[in-house]
Amino acid sequence: MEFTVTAAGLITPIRKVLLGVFMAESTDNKSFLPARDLLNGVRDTCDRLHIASLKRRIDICAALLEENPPIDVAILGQFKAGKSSFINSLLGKPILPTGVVPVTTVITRLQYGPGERAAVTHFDGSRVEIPLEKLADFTSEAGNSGNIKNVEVVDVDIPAMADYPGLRLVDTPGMGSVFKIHMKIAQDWLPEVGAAIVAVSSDRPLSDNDLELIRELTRHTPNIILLLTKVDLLLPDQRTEVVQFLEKTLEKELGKRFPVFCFSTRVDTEQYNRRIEMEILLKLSTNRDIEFRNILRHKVRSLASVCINYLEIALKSALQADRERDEIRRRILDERLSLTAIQEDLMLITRENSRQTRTFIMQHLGRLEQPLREKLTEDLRGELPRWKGNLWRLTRRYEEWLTENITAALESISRTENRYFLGTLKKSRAAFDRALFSFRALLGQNIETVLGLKLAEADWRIEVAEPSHPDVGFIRVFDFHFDLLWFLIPMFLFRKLFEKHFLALIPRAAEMNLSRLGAQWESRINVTIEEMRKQAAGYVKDEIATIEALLEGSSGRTEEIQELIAGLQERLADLSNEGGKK
Ligand SMILES: Nc1nc2c(ncn2[C@@H]2O[C@H](COP(=O)(O)OP(=O)(O)OP(=O)(O)O)[C@@H](O)[C@H]2O)c(=O)[nH]1
Ligand SMILES: [Mg+2]
Repeated sequence: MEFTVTAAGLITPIRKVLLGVFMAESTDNKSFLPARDLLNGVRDTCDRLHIASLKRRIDICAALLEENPPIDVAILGQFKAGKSSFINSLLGKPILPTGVVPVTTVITRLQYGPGERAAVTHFDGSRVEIPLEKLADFTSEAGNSGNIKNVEVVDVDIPAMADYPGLRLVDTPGMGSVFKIHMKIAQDWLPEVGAAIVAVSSDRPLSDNDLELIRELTRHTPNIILLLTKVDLLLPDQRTEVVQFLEKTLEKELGKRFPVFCFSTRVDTEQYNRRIEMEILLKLSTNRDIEFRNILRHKVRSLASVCINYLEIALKSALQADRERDEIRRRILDERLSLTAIQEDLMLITRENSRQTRTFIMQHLGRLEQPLREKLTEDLRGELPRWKGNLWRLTRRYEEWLTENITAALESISRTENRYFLGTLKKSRAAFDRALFSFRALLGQNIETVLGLKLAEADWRIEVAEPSHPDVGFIRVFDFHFDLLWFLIPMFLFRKLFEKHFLALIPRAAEMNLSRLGAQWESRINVTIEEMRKQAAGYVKDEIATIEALLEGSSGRTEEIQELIAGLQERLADLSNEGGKK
């Protein structure tokens, strides 16, 4: 792969001029006061009304305020979109591991340092320095499979980041691959994001998952851009077409315009890099303090509006007499929204789909059985004349040959045909999505009818990581033991008979082993369906518990809740005024 060195010579003088502005704009702690005030208000409110779901976002904002770290410019997106390659290209050096299979396993932050060094922070808080050449041992699937080494984050210092003071480039694991842990790591990190570059590859431009990701990111940052990667796979006029498609689709789906940039490691790399540097990175870097404040404001405001939404529900409920409150509760969480009923629905989806998984897979595998049988028979016919020896040796050779050939065939089927096995997985995902959507819609409708309020959007998202491939095993089908009598059987008389017998065993071997492959895929797919059910049930349970706590815990607290809302709104206004001034 080629790496293009950034045009440091061009950028540095500009950077120096701009840096003067940057230093002059430098922020002191006072400029965070309105955001800090609002955040404290949100935290206090959530503590008092037991709104647990916002805790992590509150903690992250508090840490950002406290530490005032560099702006994290995260490269996010589906697996193999070219995220790590893009960062390497910006840095002009293959620092991060890349590859044709899902690679990046943990969050990796790169920032300026006078010398190259890397440090690994583990979930238990321990931190160790590692040689930069050993980076892949911690950040790649090959070196740290499924993050078995419990790495929370890897920090890399590198002189090439001198072009972007005040920024950290963040490489994230890809979403949507067979490695569910990658998706979880990236997703858990989203509340930390400062600016987001969402990489979408030219060979699969924009999926539902990308849209969901962008939608979720809008809660955490005002700075989101799309990066159309691998544009060398498109002809120049196709590039324009895809960029326009992306811009239009995003505006239609998300009601907002997002800038789209092109990138390739293979063609015009320097030109693409330059545009991204000038229009994104240098802009963020030279205005680092103002941008950082904007990002924090965005995060805290978005948190506060969800919190106020919950408070309004509590207030409406508090304003009612106890008897009426019972009635409200009954009308909001009516029988259609009973947790048991919804859990049963989700169970039903799981059961129905899981039951069909085997049939679905076997239908497809059934079509492959005949060709497999024919191929094995033909290959064996070609092989047999070459095998020498007594019956014992012939049988061992046959066993080895069959094991090797069937295993290879099953592995190839598993790799190339797996998309045909995922039917019930996709169906159940759609059914869970629908169930969650209608639960939310019903709850929203009830809250609107009964209290006249709109329910805020939820951060709900079911992960769709495909199951991993099974280790293809082989079932023995040799149930004869003549070979033990090899010294009694004259091969020159019986060889043809045994060859016929070997050939006759093939159909059964093919059938049994395909059926086993089907069973292995079935169990993996059904485990994934069950995981999705648990996630969906978890969302519903938490939401009902929050609404119940708000409705029930509000009794006799009208004034307190009114004060909390007024307090938060006042601080929100302060924050917006401050935003207007800057
Ligand atoms: N044709 C083409 N291939 C590219 C380009 N950029 C990356 N690739 C290839 O795409 C594959 C994936 O690249 P990575 O950088 O590892 O992708 P990633 O998004 O970091 O992948 P994960 O870390 O697994 O999520 C590699 O085989 C790269 O060589 C590009 O601009 N053009
Ligand atoms: Mg990567």
